[in-house]
Amino acid sequence: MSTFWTEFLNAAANHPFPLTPGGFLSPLDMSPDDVLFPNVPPAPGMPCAGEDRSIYRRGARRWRKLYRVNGHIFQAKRFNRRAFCAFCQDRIWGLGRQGFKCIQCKLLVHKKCHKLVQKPCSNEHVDPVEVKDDANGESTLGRASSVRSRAEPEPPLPETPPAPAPPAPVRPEDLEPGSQRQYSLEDFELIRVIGRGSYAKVLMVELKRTKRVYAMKVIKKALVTDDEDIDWVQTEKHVFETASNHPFLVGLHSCFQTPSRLFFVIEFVRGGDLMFHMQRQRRLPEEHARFYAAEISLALHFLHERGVIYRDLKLDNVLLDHEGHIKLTDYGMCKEGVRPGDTTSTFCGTPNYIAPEILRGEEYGFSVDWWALGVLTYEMLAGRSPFDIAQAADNPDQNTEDYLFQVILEKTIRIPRSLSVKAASVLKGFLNKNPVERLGCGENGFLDIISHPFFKSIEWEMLEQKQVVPPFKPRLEGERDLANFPPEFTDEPVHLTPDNDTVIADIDQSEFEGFEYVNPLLMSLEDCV
Ligand code: ISQ
Repeated sequence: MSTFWTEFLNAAANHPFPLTPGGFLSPLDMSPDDVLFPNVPPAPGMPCAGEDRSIYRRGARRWRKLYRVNGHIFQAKRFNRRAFCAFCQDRIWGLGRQGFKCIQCKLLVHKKCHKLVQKPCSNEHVDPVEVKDDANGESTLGRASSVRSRAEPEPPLPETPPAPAPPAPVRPEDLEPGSQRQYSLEDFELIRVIGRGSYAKVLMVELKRTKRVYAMKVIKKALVTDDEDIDWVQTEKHVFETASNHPFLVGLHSCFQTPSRLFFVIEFVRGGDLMFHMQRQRRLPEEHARFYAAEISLALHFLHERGVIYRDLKLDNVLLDHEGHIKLTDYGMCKEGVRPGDTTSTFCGTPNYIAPEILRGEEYGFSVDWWALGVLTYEMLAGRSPFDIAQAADNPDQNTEDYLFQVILEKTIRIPRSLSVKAASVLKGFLNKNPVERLGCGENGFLDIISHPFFKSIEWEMLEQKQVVPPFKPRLEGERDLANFPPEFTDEPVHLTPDNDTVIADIDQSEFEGFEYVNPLLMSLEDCV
C-alpha cells in the first residue's frame, strides 16, 4: 500500500471528531464548537486547512530490535515448538527469548550464535526494513514495522506437536465450596464499544449476576502470538494486580479467555478521558491542570516505588471518574522489576511523548515518565503539544515521525507567555532534555516534585485520600451514561465476530495458560450484593 493511502487511513483512524461511515466528517454531526477547520482535505492524507494534528489519539508502539549479520536481519524470538540452531545444530530452548530468527529468510539460530553465522541471507533482496548498523556491527533499531502484529505467518517447524486446547472455563457449579469462581463471556452482557486501539477493543459490559457495570478489554490472541506481545499481556496483567490497590490507577476485576480472545474485566471509569475533554476545552485553567498533574504524579510515584515504569502516559490514558478524579489505564507498555538506579533500553511509547533519552538510544529509567508528564501538562495548559510544528501541515517533510523525533531532541521548547512563572518553571523542569537534571530525577526524587512552587497549594496527603474536591465534575446522567465517550466508538456495533477455526488452529494456546484471574477484593465486594 502506498504511503499516501497509509497516511490517509491512519489519519482517518486517529481522527478525533465524529466520522461518518464513509470516513468523512458530516457537518450535521458536529456542534459549532467542534468546527475547528474546514473539514474536506485537498486530497486524502493531506491535512485540512488550519488542522492541528498535535493532540490526536495515537497508539503506543514498541519498536523491535533488529540485528543485521551477513545480510540476515535477526529478531529475538521465543520458540514454543522444537527448533534447532542453523549454526550449531543444537536445540534452541529455554525461557524467554531464546533464539533469533531472520525476518527475511526465516533462519533460526541461538542468540549466542547469531554473530557467527557465515551463510548469507538467501532473501536479502526482500528487505523492506530500515535497519541502522551500530558501532559494533550489530544493528539496533528498525522502525519499519509496527509492533505487536505479526508481519507474516511462520513456516511450520519440525516435529510440531498439536497445540493444546485452551483450558475449559470453570463454571461456578464445578468449584469446591469456598474456592474462587472463574468468569466466562456468558457471565457478561456486552453493552457498548467505548474504546479501540490497534490491539484491543474496550467495551462497557454488565456482569449479569450483580448488574454491575465494567469495562472489558478484548484482545484477539491472533494479534499477540509474537514473543514481545505475550510479554506485554503478562505485564499488563501483573501491573493490573499491583494497580488495584491505588485510587488513581484502574483496577482489575477478572481475566478469562476463549479460544480466540483474551478478556480483561476492568473497573469502569465513567467520566471519559482527558483527550476527550481537551478536544472540547482547548486548554485548561492552571488550577485544573495542577490538580490532574498532581494526581497523576501520585499514581506514577506509586508505580515507580513498586519497580514499574509506566511508559505510556498520554491524554488518552488518563480517565476521569464520576467525581472528576483521575485514573491511569493501559499498562501494556509498562516495564516491571526496575529497582532504583536500574535502566532499560526498549524503544517504545507514543511518538509525541517519547523522552529524548529513549530517542538517543540511551539506557533509561523512571525519568521517561516525568518527561511524559511534562508533555501532558504542557498540552493541558497550552492546548497544543510542545512539539507542534506550526507550518508542518504545509510541508510533507515535516509531517513525519523522524521529523517529530528531531524536534523532540533538538528544539528548544517555547512556553506560552500567558502561563504563570510557576507553571513555566514546572514545565521547564519536567521537559529538561537531560534526564539527570529533570525534575523528579535528582537525588531527592519525588520530593522535588511535591515541593515545587507550582504544586504549593496541593495538600498531598488529602489528595491521595481523594479528600480534595476535583475542579471539574464530568456531566453524567446515570451510571451508564456514555456522553463522555467518543461517538466514533459508542456508535460502533458491540458484537464480537464469530470465531474462525482456521485462525484458531494457528494459535498456540499454551502461551495463554494461567491467564484466568479473579481479584479477591472485588469478589468479596460482589458477594455483598
Ligand atoms: C475503564 N473505564 C472506562 C474506559 C476504559 C478504557 C480502557 C480501560 C479501562 C477503562
